[in-house]
Amino acid sequence: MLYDFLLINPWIYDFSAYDFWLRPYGLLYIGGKLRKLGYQIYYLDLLDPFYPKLPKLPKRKEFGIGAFYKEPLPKPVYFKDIPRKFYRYGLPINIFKEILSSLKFKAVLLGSTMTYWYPGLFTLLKFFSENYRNLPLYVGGIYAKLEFKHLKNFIETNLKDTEVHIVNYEVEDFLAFLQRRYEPSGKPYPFDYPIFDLQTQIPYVILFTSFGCPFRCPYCASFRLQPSFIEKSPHQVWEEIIFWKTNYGVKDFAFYDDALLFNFENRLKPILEKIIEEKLEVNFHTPNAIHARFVTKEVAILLKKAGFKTLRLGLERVENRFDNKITLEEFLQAISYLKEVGFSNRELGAYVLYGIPEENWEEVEKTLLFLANTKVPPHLAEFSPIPGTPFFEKAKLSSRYPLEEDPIFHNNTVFPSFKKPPWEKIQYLKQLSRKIRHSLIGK
Ligand code: B12
Ligand code: SF4
Repeated sequence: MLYDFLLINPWIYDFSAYDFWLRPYGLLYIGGKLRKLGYQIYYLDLLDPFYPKLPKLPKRKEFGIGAFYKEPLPKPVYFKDIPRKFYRYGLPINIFKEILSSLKFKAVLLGSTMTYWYPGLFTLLKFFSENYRNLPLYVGGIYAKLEFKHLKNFIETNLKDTEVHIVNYEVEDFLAFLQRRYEPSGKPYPFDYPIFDLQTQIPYVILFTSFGCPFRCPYCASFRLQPSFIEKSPHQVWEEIIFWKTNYGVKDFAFYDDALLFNFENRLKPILEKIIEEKLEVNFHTPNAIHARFVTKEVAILLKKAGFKTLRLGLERVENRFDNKITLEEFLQAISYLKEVGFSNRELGAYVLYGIPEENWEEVEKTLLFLANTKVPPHLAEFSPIPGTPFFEKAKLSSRYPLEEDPIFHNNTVFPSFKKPPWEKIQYLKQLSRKIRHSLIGK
């Protein structure tokens, strides 16, 4: 069969990657829009943990999360000093080639996520440019938006004879462009939901109730990716949940919102009330942290009743805070409400951002101990410098890498903000965090 578009989610080359509700939402979203316009699309998820021909199926856990299939790779020379192993996550190359050999398509759409994950994308770009002459390639996603120049430079240097378009503008404009260029070869699909149903399995579905964030934390790129705050109607989100639950039996849903609880009254509240009223049996998760400031008693009750099973809160630091998202009192208040309404230690968690430029490691330790006292499992989150943010400018000054030249060095595992990362201290903090988690939830 001849497809109009082949959509590909690239491999990840990294020290670690885990399917903690990790899906390329933007690419799946575009797939949904194209299908509704009548285009025949094929979705190739190179991270697919369920692909039946994988040499070994990776371990999966409850709520749809789990490991990706991975193969060890030699560590890149510039990361020789990093005390970790390096992998390619996703389908083996021979399986990728085998799948491709059975497909025919008019153009390829490639997604991208973390800026430092571009090697997966580059491998694909090179592959198509070498093996498929005259095939148009379209690249979009977070890396393409944040590192437009880097991508453009690679294309101009290495893919001179290939037609590659970088899509760092509005999706609607891109869809209009495709419509002018390609005649749809199928019938319009009745829905435009993201194409989760084209995956081998649907372990969970990602939801957004809003795009963008009204805050401006100094380390975050949210405003660069989505400058305005756009809210969906509660009804729209409710219908989406019902669609996946009724037609595909999906039980687990993860919210990717940057500010899920912001404007709670008008957005999330009506959705949760409807879920409770209809006694819908679903589990909700927030891998992207929620704001403790907005957790009132009422919010806590509704979250619990509606079926939230994983709640991650952003904490960052107990002293010398570098953002103004929340105060410590607000955090403690939120936790007490959440525990009061019945959330267990296992269901709660707080992100502690560390490894920022000029890090004060004692403060990180204090924060972990504070969480131990408060009985909230800590999750250390290594800082990744993101171009266009104030912390990126700081990181540039203190880094041992040319952060501006090559996004590969944004990788949070390598602690890019330091001339010499204090690996022993880091190891100690990771162990401490693990120990506290273990004492609170037994894992
Ligand atoms: C949800 C989320 C997560 C989730 C899931 C990750 C995922 N699948 O993206 C979780 C919680 C697991 C996560 C983890 C982390 N994240 Co995160 N995450 C996000 C978040 C909030 C949303 C991503 C998203 O889906 N956006 C919505 C979709 C619709 O946008 P989009 O993909 O860009 O798609 C649009 C366009 O780009 C375009 N498009 C997309 N693909 C394609 C393809 C084609 C062909 C075309 C034409 C167009 C196109 O269409 C879409 C519609 O406009 C972003 C911030 C943000 N607001 O985007 C941060 C973000 C990507 N994360 C970030 C970071 C730092 C992290 C962590 C390192 C944090 C930490 N310290 O632990 C970890 C690392 C994860 C890992 N190593 O595995 C940074 C990126 C850093 C970087 N250097 O690139 C961001 C930008 C946030 C920030 N701090 O500024 N994250
Ligand atoms: S609240 Fe979260 S998403 Fe919003 S700017 Fe701060 S870190 Fe980014």
